[in-house]
Amino acid sequence: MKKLINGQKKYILSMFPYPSGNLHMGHVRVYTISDLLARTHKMLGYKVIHPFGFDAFGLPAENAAIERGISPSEWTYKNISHMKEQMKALDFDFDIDREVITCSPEYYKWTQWLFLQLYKKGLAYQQEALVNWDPIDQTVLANEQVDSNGKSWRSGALVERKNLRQWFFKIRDFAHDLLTDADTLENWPLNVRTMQKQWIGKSEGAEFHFHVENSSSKVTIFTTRPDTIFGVTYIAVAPENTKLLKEIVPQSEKERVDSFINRITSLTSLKRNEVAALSKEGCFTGVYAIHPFTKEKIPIYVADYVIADFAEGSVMGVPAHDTRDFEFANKHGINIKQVVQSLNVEVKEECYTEKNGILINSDIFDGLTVEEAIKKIIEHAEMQGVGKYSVQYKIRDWLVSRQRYWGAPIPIIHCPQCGPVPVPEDQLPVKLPENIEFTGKGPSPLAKAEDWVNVKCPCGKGVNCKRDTDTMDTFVDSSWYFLRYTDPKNDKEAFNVKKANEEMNVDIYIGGIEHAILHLLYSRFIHKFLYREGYLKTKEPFETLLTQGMVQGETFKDIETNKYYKPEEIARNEDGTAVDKSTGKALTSVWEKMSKSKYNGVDPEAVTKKYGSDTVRLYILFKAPYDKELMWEQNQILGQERFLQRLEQVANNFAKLKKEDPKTIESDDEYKLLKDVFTLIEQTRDGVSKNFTFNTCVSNLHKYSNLLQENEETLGKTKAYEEAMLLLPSLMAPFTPNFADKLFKIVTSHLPSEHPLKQLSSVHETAYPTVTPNDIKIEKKSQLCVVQINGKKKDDIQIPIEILQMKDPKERQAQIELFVSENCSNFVQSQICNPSNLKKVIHVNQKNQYVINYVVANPTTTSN
Ligand code: ANZ
Repeated sequence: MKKLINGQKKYILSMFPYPSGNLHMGHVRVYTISDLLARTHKMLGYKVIHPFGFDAFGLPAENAAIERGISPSEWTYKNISHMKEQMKALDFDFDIDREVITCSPEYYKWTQWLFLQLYKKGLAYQQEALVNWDPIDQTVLANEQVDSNGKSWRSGALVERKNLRQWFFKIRDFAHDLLTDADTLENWPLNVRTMQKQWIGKSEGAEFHFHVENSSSKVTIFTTRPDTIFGVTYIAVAPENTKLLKEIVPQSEKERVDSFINRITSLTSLKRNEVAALSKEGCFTGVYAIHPFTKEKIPIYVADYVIADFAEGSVMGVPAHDTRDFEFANKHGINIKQVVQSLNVEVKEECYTEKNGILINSDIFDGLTVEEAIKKIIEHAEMQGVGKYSVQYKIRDWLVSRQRYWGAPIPIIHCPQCGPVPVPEDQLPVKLPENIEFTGKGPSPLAKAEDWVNVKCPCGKGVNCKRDTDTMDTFVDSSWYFLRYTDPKNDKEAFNVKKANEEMNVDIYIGGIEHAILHLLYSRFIHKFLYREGYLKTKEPFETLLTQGMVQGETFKDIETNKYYKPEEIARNEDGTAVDKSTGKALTSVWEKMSKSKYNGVDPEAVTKKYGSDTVRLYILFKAPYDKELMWEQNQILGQERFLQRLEQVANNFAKLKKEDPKTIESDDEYKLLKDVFTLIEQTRDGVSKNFTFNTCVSNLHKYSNLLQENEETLGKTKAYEEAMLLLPSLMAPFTPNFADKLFKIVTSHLPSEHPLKQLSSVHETAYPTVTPNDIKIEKKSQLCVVQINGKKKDDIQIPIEILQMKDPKERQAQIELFVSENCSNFVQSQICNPSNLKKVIHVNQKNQYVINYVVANPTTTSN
């Protein structure tokens, strides 16, 4: 019964929280699940790794500094300690000595080390990119600081776009592996794998080169429809494709074209997409390209709908077969040339975008199907040297630099003599300077910290060198924390390779669906990089992924004004519908993600205080399958509370009943009880550890408790009942750790001190029950027989089935009477032994018991 260690590890990880200051129900749900998994696997004998930490860098700490003058570090650590207190009340069993806090220098030293490894391999590079710029506060804004109208959160100014030199990680180099390996993640939800693949976005097609008329320049385009090459009637270049435009736009057209480009690029990205979707703005460059096959002159435009950083940043316009091109051509009076004939649709007014049809107006390719033409045209282009097969990925390189304070500083020094120089690894961490004034205006806080910024160059030669004043995106911190957990205190390395490879991969990763794309993709990328560099042995970090559903609260709102109501502003009609307390106006009830602004949140601390952590945990697990929304209906917690109370009562009854200690299991009913509880145990074990059907596992516990209650009267004193009782606390321990321990103490109270269970100080030291329900064969061997004297029960005994099944009824009854008279109590024997006194014997064969009623003339009154 004592826990055994089977030597295998199980790494169970819940996504670590951002220390906002308060736990919310979403946190409680995710940690309840990981705690159940961790405790279960521990009891099954695994060496469980179940770490916890905080994803502690990020914008809110800096906002608090701007708004309340408290330092980001102080704010963050205060929040962490408050959240840890709240966690304690929920009795989660985390490996506290593995704690990782990403804003501590001991951690971010290694985030900086990781940056340098990427830099050394050419995978971290600098390039200009657009940022959000607040023209009033003269500061860069994060996307979250720009509201839906494109205005700054603080100054209210219309946010502009500005080009800044920023750091990127070359995730595109890993696009192929990230895409193909997504198919190996069999234990991830299909929708997450699909989202990852769509984000990476593979497009297969061809690139073609179009020479520019009267020039040595050429425009290269990428297309997924090489079959439509004869339908090209214009070329469109992205406004930000500066390199190409500089090369091809003649001096005479420059002013006109530049003014168009400036107008488009100054729009916020939101506005830009809106305009591009609606109006398809464009501007003729004044130059023509030469069609690679027909040698026709094709006008070159700058067009707002062309994306600068996808593929070549230029497209071939085929208005007859692409919707965007069709709209653009119509707006700008460009020819439309159909080259694919629909097999069954007449194409006239609209473009025909299906890939199903035959080629027309396409020279030697006429008559081919789209599929055949794609192959043949690529071959032809390759032969002519004007194009080739090409694969493009939509995923952009990861922009990691932020013009913020509360993040890991980028460990680079800019030297006027040597350029960017990595900070030597033995000088890491580059610590954040303290005592900074946060105003939210002007350059980023680090850029203003002059003592910190101005440094000597590591090369020893440079003068006037400056530290990079950007910090890293917090997604960098969380892209490798699961590795740090394997060796959290190592001050020589990010992690010890041997240790990491022993404990990785994460076996079960639990977190919110909101991280389905970026966090998981970035973690996979960093893991793959470290694999490529020989640090890790596996290609993917996370084996099984569980994405838990949202916790929702009931929200009341006035559907006309959209005003949300606080619980105290609501009254109920007789039929239960909600109305405005003061006006009586009917309110609409909807289930929405819990949030402060909707007054539908439930505070985990208060609920735990009221009902106890065990009840809350059971409720959360029971209320919905883990991956579905959980609608918080507080009154239903009582169901779980009552269940625990009832169970405690059953255990107390058992403790009282337990006077003698039966050694063996005898009756079929005992076997049946054991078979039933064994089945429940087996289903619960697999439900938690293999199928993740936590809600049905809780109903198994309910069923188990009901079985005990139902059999209490008949089997309460038997060996089987005792066994069932002794196994239950261990089964419940991962669900309700406190209650299970209490139960354990009650049901073991009668055991002699030398009993193995008495050697354990808590239920958490016991092993998971090992049971084999299929080994219990219930073969009825006997049936209960109630013996009555003149209709009153005087005894009960088991009659062998072989007697009950005898064919001849007379013979059968005689044998039953003989068996009963030999086996019943002395009192009954004395009553029936005198044939003259015995008037009649009545046999009644009922389903579960056999009744024999001896009718006697002079019954004695003394009986047992
Ligand atoms: C000509 C063409 C004809 C296209 C046709 C489509 C249909 P998907 O399909 O989403 O993977 N494209 C290429 N580079 C682009 C850029 N930088 N900005 C905007 N659009 C670009 O995307 C590939 C298609 O998107 C390409 O195929 C191209 O338009 C366009 F009947 O080329 B196509």
